[in-house]
Amino acid sequence: MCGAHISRSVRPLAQRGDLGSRLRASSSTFVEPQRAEVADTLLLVQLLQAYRSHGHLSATLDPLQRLRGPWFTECQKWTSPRNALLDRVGQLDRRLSADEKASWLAAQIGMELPTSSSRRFFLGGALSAGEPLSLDTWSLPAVVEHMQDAYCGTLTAELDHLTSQEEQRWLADKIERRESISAPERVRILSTLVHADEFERFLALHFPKSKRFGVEGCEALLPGVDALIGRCASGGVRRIEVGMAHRGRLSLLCNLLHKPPGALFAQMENGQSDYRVGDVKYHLGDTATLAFGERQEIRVSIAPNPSHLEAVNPVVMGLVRAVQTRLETGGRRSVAGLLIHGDAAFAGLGIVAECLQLSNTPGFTVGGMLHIVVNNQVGFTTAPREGRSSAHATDLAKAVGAPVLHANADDPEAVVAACRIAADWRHRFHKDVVVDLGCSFNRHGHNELDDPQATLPLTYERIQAHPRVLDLYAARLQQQGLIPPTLLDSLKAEVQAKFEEEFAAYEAGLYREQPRDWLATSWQGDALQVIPFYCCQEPTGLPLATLQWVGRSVCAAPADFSRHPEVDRLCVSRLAMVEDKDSRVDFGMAEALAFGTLALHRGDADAASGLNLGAYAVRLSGQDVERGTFNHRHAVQYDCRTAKRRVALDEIQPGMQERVEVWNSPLSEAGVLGFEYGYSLGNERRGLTVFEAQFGDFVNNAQCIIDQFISAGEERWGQTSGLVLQLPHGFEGQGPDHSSARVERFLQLANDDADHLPGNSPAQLREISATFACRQANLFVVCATTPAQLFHALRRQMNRPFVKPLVLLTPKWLLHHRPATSALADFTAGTFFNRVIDDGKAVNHATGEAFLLPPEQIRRVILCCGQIYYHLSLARRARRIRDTVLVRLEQITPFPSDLLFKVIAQYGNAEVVWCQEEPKNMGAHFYIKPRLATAMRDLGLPAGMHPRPLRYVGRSASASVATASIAIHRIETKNIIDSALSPAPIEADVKI
Ligand SMILES: Cc1ncc(C[n+]2csc(CCOP(=O)(O)OP(=O)(O)O)c2C)c(N)n1
Repeated sequence: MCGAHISRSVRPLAQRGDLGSRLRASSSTFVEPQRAEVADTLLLVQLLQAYRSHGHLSATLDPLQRLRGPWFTECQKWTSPRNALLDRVGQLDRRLSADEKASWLAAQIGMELPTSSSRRFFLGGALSAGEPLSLDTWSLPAVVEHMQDAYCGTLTAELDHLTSQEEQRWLADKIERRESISAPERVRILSTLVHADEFERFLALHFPKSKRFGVEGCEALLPGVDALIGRCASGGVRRIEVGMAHRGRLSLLCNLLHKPPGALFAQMENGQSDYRVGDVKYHLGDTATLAFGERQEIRVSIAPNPSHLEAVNPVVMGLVRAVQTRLETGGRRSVAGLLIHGDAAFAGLGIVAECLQLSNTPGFTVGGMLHIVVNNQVGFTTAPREGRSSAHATDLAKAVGAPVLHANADDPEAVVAACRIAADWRHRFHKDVVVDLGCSFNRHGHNELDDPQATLPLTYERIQAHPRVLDLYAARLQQQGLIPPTLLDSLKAEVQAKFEEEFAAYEAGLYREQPRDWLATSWQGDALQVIPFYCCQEPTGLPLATLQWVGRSVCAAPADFSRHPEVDRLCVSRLAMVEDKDSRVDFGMAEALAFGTLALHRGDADAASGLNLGAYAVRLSGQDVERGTFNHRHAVQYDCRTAKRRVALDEIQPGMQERVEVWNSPLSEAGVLGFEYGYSLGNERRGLTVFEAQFGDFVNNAQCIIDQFISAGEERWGQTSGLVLQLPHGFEGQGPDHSSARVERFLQLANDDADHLPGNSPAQLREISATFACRQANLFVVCATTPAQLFHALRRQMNRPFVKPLVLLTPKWLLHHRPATSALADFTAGTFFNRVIDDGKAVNHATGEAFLLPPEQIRRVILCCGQIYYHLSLARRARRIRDTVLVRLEQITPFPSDLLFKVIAQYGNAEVVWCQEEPKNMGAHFYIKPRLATAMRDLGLPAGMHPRPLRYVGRSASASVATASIAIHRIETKNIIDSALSPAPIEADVKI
């Protein structure tokens, strides 16, 4: 009976169990026409949903319209039955009359009632469209054409994964009610395309042998970024920090950031320069202030980056967060970050996932990063089917609920629309958003110098024949009568004339390189300042009263705050540490005193003393740092009844101190270390930034950030950072992976010359005078063996006239080891960080008598660093050895040649031993040995004193760091101590 109402073409669909037939079966009491009307309307609503969920899979995003890969076919299978609806209407012939369309569509989707173009459907709030389509009721063809244009054309979006209905509705509305682009805006797009197009042609003509990683095929990136920046500016953003890879970078620098093309031409040949050229042209950054409209100015900086794709992402995020924190007004809204990725890199590299995971966490959010993927569907020579397992290159972003907009880069207006929606999204929801630019090819292959035909023969045949984006767009505007036929030629002539003029200036030598040319202005810090010798021992101690004030404050809690008993006990014991100058302070308290005193504002008395004492914001992050991996910090406390969070260090003196932030991070090293490095840059010396690894080993997950940024950033880009890496280090029988921070890796990165004292080598002197007077040490490595030393090392990081990264090897077992405490007196005014500690003058505290023999009777000097000192000291005391001095190397690099020399020269009759816990091929041994020999040679031993052998004592060379057996560990440690404290069994291999 019901079947009588169904047209023949529809019947098979209904019989397959579509919604209509299911409704029929369950609603015998429904009045038939109403029931059919409802069923048909529901089908239409399902169709709307299908467009919103799966329209992106049918969109025309590939300018070459190549066959889609197997993953797309797969996706379409998974998406039935909703997507089946899309498939059925997808072949709509738009040339049919309105009535023909309506009836064809109704049949395709299985409607029951006869349907013509005059049949209207009430869709209520399910579909809205802007003028002139602001309708209450819709005809079937109008719905389909509207949704087809919205989701299956050259711009589309993925909505299903968004985390709230509000977000889904907002984005659907933006896609379905597309903002129009005005005539002047179109001319701006055209003009930007002319710049992009002419730029690539000009470089190809004049520098055919130089890689430029051109953006040909995705020239629309430029109008897209231009629109994004403009929209951000009108939304109140005043500063954008950009991170991007090689593709299109040169064009962006010259055509959007106004880098003079002549300056780039001077860099194109990579030729001779008076200056040490720190990096290739497509890694360099720049800054410009751009004007949009009358009063909207926005500062845009592109960060320099290494070749390591995506590694700059967390750096830019950290920089953005630091600037946001530093600016007093506008907060997150006024500073934004933009990352421009390649499709292969975005899909493949783990650091992308790490950064996405950071994006919505309290300690790391920047209120939404903007992402653009230049999706040329190739990674060097690798096709997408080999380069990823997901349907879209951008699918990873969906895991964090970031909307993904896809635009065909042959349609610059779609690209502009997508970029504007992205900026609006950030403004509205403060979350990440991704724009995927489907450009599907690099016109000249990966880098213009290799032949892409070998791996993509058919594609490149099609590319040769494919029109340029500029020509397509200009033709479109002309056809629509929006520009006069002569406009394109006049724009081209204007741009060509500008490039020619710049080229003439470059040839005339007007663009001679200066160091500042390759330093991004916002990044240069104090790279060009002259600084004094770096080994000075700046006093960093403070008056007792200040220490006590800070100590008592951090141990106190508000009356209504209920601390956990364990935390309470810790605070009570720490309160006793600041009672008087003889009180003993542990490592945890020393760190708190350092952070707290750095944060305090300077008082008049402090200013008079000439010391740069405080007013530094402090930020500490890493895995479980709030409590501390070793349960020693409890910097963040929770109320037992309410779970309220408080950072005691942030409440020392409200209004009279800078912020102290302590954040547990996601389980990431590369992402978080990169972030904190970026944060330290954005701090611009106004704060101390500390990253702590859970155990030192794990930081090698971030090796790229260490090698490329922390170690080399200053030399490559003049980018200075005072970041501190706290890396728990020490052999305690915990196995191969929780013992070593691999100090040898950092020491290998140190840029000093083992054979010459710093500043003395002729090569170094030449280089220094030619480039940077200050470019001596690139990083510091310190292993503080006492709490007071840790305190001074942290305070010294801010209290000196230059900025360098600091690798701080921190203790584990010593955190709770009573002998590893310092007297509060060692923190007071006049005290400082000791690069070397010689215990030759140690006295018995009880009797005041010297514990060791006078220098001439000393038979052995044991040099060491880190916790092995405590083992040696204990054994020496237990064995009543009085002729052995323990000398701790607290600062390993820059190597304290001057002090060590003096110390060793005192003990002219002693053998010299280097003792370490690490295997011989690890630790500081290889670093110390030649430098000590150089110091002894160049500084001149006193008359009558002869060079002596340096004896190595430590674990033998090994592939793995440490044994997993606690028993073997103990035996090895005992052997090391026995051997160090006994006379030399064998001849050592180097004379010092
Ligand atoms: C971490 C890293 N691995 C490998 C490379 C070598 N490499 C340079 S470009 C490139 C292809 C990148 O493809 P994609 O991300 O799609 O960007 P495109 O060059 O296609 O714009 C590769 C593998 C690199 N630079 N960085």
